[in-house]
Amino acid sequence: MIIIGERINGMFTDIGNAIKDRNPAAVQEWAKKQEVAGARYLDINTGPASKNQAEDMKWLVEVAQEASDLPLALDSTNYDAIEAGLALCKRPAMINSVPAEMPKMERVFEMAAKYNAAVIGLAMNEQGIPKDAESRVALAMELVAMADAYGLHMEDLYIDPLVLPCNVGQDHGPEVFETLRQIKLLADPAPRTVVGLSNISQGTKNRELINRVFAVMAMACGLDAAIADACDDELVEAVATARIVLNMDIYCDSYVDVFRKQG
Ligand code: THG
Repeated sequence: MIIIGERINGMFTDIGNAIKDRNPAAVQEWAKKQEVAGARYLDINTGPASKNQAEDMKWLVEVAQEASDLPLALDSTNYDAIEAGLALCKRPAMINSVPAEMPKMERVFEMAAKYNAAVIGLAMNEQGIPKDAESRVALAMELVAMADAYGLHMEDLYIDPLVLPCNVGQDHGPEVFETLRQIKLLADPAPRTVVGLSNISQGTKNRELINRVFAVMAMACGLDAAIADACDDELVEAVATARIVLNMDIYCDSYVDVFRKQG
């Protein structure tokens, strides 16, 4: 599982203030810290307070790229903001995200082709997030079909079954795991999978423990990537260890350090 560092998000007070004041320090500090900790992408989200999302996204992309060579996952529901950011990305980026809805899928898959970007597709549509795995998988299939129609390779399509906080949507947990398993059967080669990991523990005590347990359980169901707290050392250690026990990496005594350096 690769980690997409979640921390450059205007929902955090320090990043929200950095955007407002156009002060790059906090953004660049988190870019570097997440890279050293083992992140392989940086999620970039202007946050709920942004008044001009395209301008804020452009600023975040430029400032983050000055501090880190990691590719970026542009996280917004505003596709003009995503496109403004994509035009500035030095490396192939990830578009985060698109639901299984027309005409949003057309706009996003067209942009992905133009900018050679990967896409996160959400298992939701106009009716919201379905409860059961079967309905989530049906939406995943719509995303697979549209991605294929636009020539996006399956390794560049990341399907997100959508994780809800376990204190409000506890019954979604097993459905998410089953969805992750079934997505791997939808195409050959299979699309990839991603979750917003910290969603599972929002509003709970024991946040880190819940995140770590969910991460390794999801990895056993085939999870490929997570937008997550890369600076939680014990999360990174748990992920590196799960890769060993799942026979995805070859054991050596320094396997945690190897994972941090190579993802
Ligand atoms: N799927 C996809 N993208 C996503 C999500 C997803 N992007 C956003 C989010 N979910 C993933 N990123 C975060 C970032 C932070 C938190 C949760 C998910 C978080 N923040 C603290 C909180 O809400 O308690 C904020 C604390 C603070 O303000 O300091 O937990 O699911 N594709």
